[in-house]
Amino acid sequence: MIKETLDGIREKALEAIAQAADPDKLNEIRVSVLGKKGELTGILKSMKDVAPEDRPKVGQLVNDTRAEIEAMLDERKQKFEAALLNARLAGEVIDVTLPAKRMNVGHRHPNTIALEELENIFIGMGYEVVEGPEIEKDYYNFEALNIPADHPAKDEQDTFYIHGDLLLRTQTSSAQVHEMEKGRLPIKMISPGRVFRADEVDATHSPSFHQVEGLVIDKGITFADLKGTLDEFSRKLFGEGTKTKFRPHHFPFTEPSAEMDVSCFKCGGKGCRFCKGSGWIEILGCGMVHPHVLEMSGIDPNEYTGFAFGVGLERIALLKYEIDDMRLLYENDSRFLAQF
Ligand code: 2NM
Repeated sequence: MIKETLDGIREKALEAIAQAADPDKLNEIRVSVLGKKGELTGILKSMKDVAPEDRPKVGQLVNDTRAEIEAMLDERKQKFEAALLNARLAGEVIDVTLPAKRMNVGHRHPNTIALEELENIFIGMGYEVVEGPEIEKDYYNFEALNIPADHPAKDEQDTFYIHGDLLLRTQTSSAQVHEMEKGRLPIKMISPGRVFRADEVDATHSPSFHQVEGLVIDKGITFADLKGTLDEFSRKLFGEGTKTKFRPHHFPFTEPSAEMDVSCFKCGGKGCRFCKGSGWIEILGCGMVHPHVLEMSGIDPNEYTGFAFGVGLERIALLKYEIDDMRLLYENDSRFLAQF
């Protein structure tokens, strides 16, 4: 009698398990058959009505039925889980034959490339690279460089004044004054950095640009040292065959002063569109440091002499990379920058 009931429960459960559409349905079946109020549990509860001598046998039957249903539930559950995993894996298939996304790796700005080239040339000649502040006192930017109060370079139209005696430096020579004041001689330095002038923007001007200035101070430094150094620099930067030409000029902080041209590295000096037919290209300003400039920074001009020079970094970058408009250097258009 009980055996028939158990068989019935088992057949019905196995049938339902086989038909179950999802794991939730399996759970429902588990509760309705094996749960606290389930059919099989009901049979166990009615064991008290079974004759004591039959109880072990009936108990065994109930347990067997339970085990069989549980095994079937587990088997179906595992099949559902496997199917679910397979579906997920199929959805996540990666086509390794597709072309890869290009990595856009950046690179150095043409100004930086030019700066590092200049720095390496001078480091190779034993120079130190020393940077100074962009905000300066009037004294370091003008007065200590022999630029008097009524000098046109100090004009409000040229200089960004902050307040009082503070301004944005118009040249990096101010960094060299700081170095001279320290009194550690000899000095052999370049000072690269940003400078500011109240200029209108055009193809060759910007209110903020960069300079590299050089300074050498020692006993017995002459104009020959200046020429030899800048000759060597020009050959390193523009090629071994490069010639230099020094034209007299005036700067308040040097005496004598000169501007230096290099033979055109495009035409070799014959004259072309690049050098506007002259065969020469203007590169930098230079001179022997004015005795008064040395004196003001506490250096005895009877004991020490020195030379100095100043190069516009953008000018070098424009020339070397044949860029015809300075504004391109500041616009950060990657189509332009990617060319260098
Ligand atoms: C230039 C041209 C000539 C210069 C002078 C000094 C210092 F600090 F020694 F006085 N530093 N740089 C100098 C000389 C700069 O730039 C066109």
